[in-house]
Amino acid sequence: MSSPECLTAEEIAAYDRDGFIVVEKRIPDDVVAACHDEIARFREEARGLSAHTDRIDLEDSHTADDPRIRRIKLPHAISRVFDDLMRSDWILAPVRDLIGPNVRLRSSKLNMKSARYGAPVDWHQDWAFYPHTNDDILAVGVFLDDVGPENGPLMVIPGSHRGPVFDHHADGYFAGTMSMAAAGLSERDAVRAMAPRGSISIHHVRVVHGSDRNRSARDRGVLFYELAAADAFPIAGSMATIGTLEEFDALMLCGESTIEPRLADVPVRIPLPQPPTQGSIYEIQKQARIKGFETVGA
Ligand SMILES: O=C(O)CCC(=O)C(=O)O
Repeated sequence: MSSPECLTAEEIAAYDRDGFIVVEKRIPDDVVAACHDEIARFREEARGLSAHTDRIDLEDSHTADDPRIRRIKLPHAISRVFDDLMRSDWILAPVRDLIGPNVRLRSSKLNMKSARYGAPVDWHQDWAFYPHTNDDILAVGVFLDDVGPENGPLMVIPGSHRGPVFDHHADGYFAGTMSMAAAGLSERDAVRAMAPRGSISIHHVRVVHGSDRNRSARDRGVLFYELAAADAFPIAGSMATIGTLEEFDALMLCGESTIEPRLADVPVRIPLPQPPTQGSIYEIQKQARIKGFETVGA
């Protein structure tokens, strides 16, 4: 690979070793402020809603009078601000340093994790949801608020991206979450992604991660862009599709597309059968008997 655009050799080595890095204060203050203006707009949109929409996923405790957004879905597709940020070098330069010049969008989401009630995300590997022909796939998390130990930081098990894909099934269905005990892993070994607003985290698609409920008085909004090397193609049965070639190519963010998938020696489990109720990761995990953070108490 050519010389890095913005990451240091130490950061690249840390990503390779741990499957995870934090780069402090990467996004300019005015861009973060513009993201907050967009969030205010979506909060208004949630007022009066009684069910999830294709744009907004609601907290279980949401009511029409007390609107509570759990996730803004596909923010890049419904907001110029989130789309512009995704296409900027603030995001793409570090991604190119890690997975090369040809980068395709997989998906995006803004997990609000609001003060006092923001929902947990139980332990999982993103790879369990969408295995591909190779694992040059990552998620960039843009910290829209200061993140500390108390407001539900992303927690990652360092080095777990080099291990197996763990069993994410329960009761005969894909459950979207895994038992840490059955995997021989301990929450005590997790590293927390904590940094000031405007920082980014980058986590590898196979790394084991999750985050607790936000029990604090401070919001923890993180905007995630999931990005893939152009030659990573979803495997049939994965919760990802190509659609037509035109649709797949329209997801290219930089570099060249290809119709020649790179086949790597990667562990794969197919997330089938799908659970009876489909929806966001929160809805899928809610049906599962395996509980991680919820056992700590709401
Ligand atoms: O918001 C978080 O802390 C967890 C994000 C995550 O793992 C997910 O949404 O799949």
